[in-house]
Amino acid sequence: MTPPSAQSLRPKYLTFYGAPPCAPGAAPDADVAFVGVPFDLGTTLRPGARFGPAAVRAASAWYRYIDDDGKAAGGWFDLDLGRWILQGITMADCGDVEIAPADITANLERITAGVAAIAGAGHLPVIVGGDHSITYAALRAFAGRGPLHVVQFDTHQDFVDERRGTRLGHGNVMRRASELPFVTGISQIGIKGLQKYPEPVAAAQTYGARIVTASALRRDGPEAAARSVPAGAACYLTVDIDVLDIAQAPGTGTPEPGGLSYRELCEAARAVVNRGRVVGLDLVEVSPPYDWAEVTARSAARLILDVLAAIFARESEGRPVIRAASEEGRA
Ligand SMILES: [Mn+2]
Repeated sequence: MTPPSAQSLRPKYLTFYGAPPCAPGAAPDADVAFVGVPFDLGTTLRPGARFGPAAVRAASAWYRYIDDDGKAAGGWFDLDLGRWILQGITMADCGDVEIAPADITANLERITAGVAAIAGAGHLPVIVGGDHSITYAALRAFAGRGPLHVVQFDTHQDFVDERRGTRLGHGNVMRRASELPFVTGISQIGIKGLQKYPEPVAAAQTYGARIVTASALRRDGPEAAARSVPAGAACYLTVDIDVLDIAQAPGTGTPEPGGLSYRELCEAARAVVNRGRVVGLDLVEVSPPYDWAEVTARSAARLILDVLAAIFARESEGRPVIRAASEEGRA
């Protein structure tokens, strides 16, 4: 038996998509910079989202960033789109924000600092939570960078002002976002959860949140949903994985039946990307203790790639490689 060559042995970093780790303390030298936020102290009921970054990293190993010849940034051929995606787009994994026990406010400050460190010019920060409360901390890292429209894919509005003395939990996050002076608007897409109290719904409407329910998205399609986003606006996109149906994303703290399919979510997210200009992205609420067969983590890993592909396709369209069968006859 032939012993393996040195080239056939490759270190298996547990990084997002197998991307190289960021140099410690240095600004990320890549187009896309990932950071994990293993924080779930903002959870109302079932905790576990602190294990989300590790699970999404593990699931993302299926979509390896490094090709078999060792070449990075080779991209992926998307059989459905019929073209290459993310060719030449470089990625780096900046690790996790270090979380301390018990203190929500101090941890949110750590998260803001961690995101600010990678949200420099030229990098697209991709933040993987963690429960949804981290989005408020991540948004604060965009202070001083101009107006920002927040696009939230979620089953719940997360617009509760205060409950049982807490204003920084995952059910409060969009209320807090709406108070940030540079956040100029919020689109809430895929909303369908049951709400016990009317105040948060009324407050979101008073604020002027643009609400696209799951039913409206199904009825009117992704392009109509995306029209809730001001054309060309700088956008921060936050995806709560519980926007997916409970069957397609069981591994989350507060799943609901009647949610979006992966395809519905992906097409709506692509439409949003094509309408606005995404400058930051997070994916939250993957909770591995409630997942099985990596269903939720794997969907999260794929969604991030699909959204990134849409973002960077705006800048350089890939070459078509496979023609659809319907086009072959016309050639
Ligand atoms: Mn949420």
